[in-house]
Amino acid sequence: MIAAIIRAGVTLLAALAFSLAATAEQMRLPTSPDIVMTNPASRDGLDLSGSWAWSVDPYRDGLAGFHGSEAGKGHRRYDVEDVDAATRADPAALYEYDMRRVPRTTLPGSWTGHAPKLRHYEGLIWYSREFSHAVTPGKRYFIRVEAANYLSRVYLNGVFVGSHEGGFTPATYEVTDQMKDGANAITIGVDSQRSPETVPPPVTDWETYGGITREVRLIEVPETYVDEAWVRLTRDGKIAATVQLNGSAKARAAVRVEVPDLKLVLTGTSDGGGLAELSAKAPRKLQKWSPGNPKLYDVTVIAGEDTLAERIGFRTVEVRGEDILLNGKPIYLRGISMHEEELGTDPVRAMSEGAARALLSEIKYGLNGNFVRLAHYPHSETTLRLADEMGLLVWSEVPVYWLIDWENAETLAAARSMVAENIHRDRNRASIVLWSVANETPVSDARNHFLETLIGDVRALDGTRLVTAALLTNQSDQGDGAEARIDDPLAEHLDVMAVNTYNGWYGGMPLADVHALKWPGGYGKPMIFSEFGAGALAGFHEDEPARKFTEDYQAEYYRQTLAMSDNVPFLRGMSPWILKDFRSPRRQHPVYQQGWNRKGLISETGRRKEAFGVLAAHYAGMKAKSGD
Ligand code: GCB
Repeated sequence: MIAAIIRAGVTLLAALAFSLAATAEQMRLPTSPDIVMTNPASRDGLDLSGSWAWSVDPYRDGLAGFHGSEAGKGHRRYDVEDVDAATRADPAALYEYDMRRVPRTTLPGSWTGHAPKLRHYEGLIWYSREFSHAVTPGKRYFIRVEAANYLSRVYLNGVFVGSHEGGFTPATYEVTDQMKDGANAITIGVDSQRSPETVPPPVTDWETYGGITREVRLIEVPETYVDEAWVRLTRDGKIAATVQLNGSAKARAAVRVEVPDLKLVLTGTSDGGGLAELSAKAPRKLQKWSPGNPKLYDVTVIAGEDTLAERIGFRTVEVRGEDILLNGKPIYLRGISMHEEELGTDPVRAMSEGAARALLSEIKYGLNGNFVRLAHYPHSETTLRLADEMGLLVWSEVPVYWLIDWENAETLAAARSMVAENIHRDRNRASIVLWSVANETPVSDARNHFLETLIGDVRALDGTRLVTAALLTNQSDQGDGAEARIDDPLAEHLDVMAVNTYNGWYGGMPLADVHALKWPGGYGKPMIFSEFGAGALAGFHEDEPARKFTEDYQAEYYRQTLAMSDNVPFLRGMSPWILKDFRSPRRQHPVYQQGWNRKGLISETGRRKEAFGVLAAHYAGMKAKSGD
């Protein structure tokens, strides 16, 4: 009895602590990365892509001694040491690594490409290289890591300069004090280990792809520079610019934003914190960006000695009733989902512009699409810039996937940083219309609080786009056929509801019945099918009745599901699962899968399956009607 009372008391206290934490959490402003560094590729400096030494460290010997103390000399991979010379000079010296005599690889690219034995490795790998750069007095220097999965630590010339959690958003470290004129050595330790507390957690339906998967750059800027510039068209017809300066002269500085093709100049002065908000009525001759006319303008942001160049499209997106409006007109999203994984038999998640163009071209010109869901994490800036250029609307999301540790404050903090880093990096991209905060997460109070916090952050950081999340549905048989319903309380917080639906593949519904599934409305907002799909091994055909994994079954699945979608009155788009077969360690059928999720409409090498034609024809019909 007493134990029960104590337990009840503890639960009450825990609940109280939780609700206090919840209030504090919700009141706090969204986290912002210390440094944004808009359009890093346009900056002076050095692209550090290329040859790097790599060394595996599964027991993290380079970080800690055998009793947990700080790693000693002879173990620290980041020390700038010529180990061979040191041991020759001192025969008693003991080193248990030598970064000068390990294999080398070409970065960016996951370590799955360094050696076959690393395919399922989860742990720490050290990378190092040297580079030469002339230091200009008065300039500032930064190391920018576009993506390192999952936790990374950066050292320049043996000095720790910072760490970053999250495999899909960038980190920028100031190294002005560590840079040497001439030769420099950089070391990055990348640890792919995930836990129930990380985002995403260990169990997903895609390959982990540990390592440095996007560019590493040295960036050189004036002492006071334009760290961030967000330039957009507002729903009330203005071109607005938010400019953040960084440096000793950031306060009360003159800021100028020019769009030469529009003869538009915005001017203003930064506040004490270096922030300037400028705006003016959009010129009449502005051509609005759309999939049919993906017009981009050169934009220049000038402050003091610094000039930042951007290329930006101007458009508006909003929801009215059950419609999604692009530039004030209703639009249907003819999409497909895709992972960040290039075509080929052995992808390493190195999304070059050519690799991204190959995939996006299949969507735009092959499928007649106007929309892509970039699943299940922020994709590379290269892909987003290409979507801007080619005219594809984009769904962008953070890896809050399946079962997250909803009650863990650090997990929430990590997810909030990912949201902030993603939005700060990409809010100039006209292509992005939807920010998604989660995928298929089970309803609970803790989960609702977690996701509502993320939604609040998105709205605070960017009120110009729509918020969504991929939800699960409930199904019931109402006598005259099956009905699907969204019973998720999160739906009321979203602008656009999104659901993943797999009838005819998962669950018991016979394929022949899928077309008749009903979706009663009444939510007063638009819905999109963020996923539906079926697996097929390219080239595998069988006569009727076709079984799962044949191309025939997948094609019929698409016919059935598309017929069903025609009868959903509040459906405003779809991004079926998925463009290309992708690596997934969960998928181990020895004949059909072999480590690949086969729901692609094209195989891993780009061979189109029958269902590709079914969706392409469906979209061609819609495109002909809508004219975009
Ligand atoms: C889903 C997940 C996606 C999976 C897919 C599947 O609902 O969101 O990540 O890969 O199903 O193939 O089962």
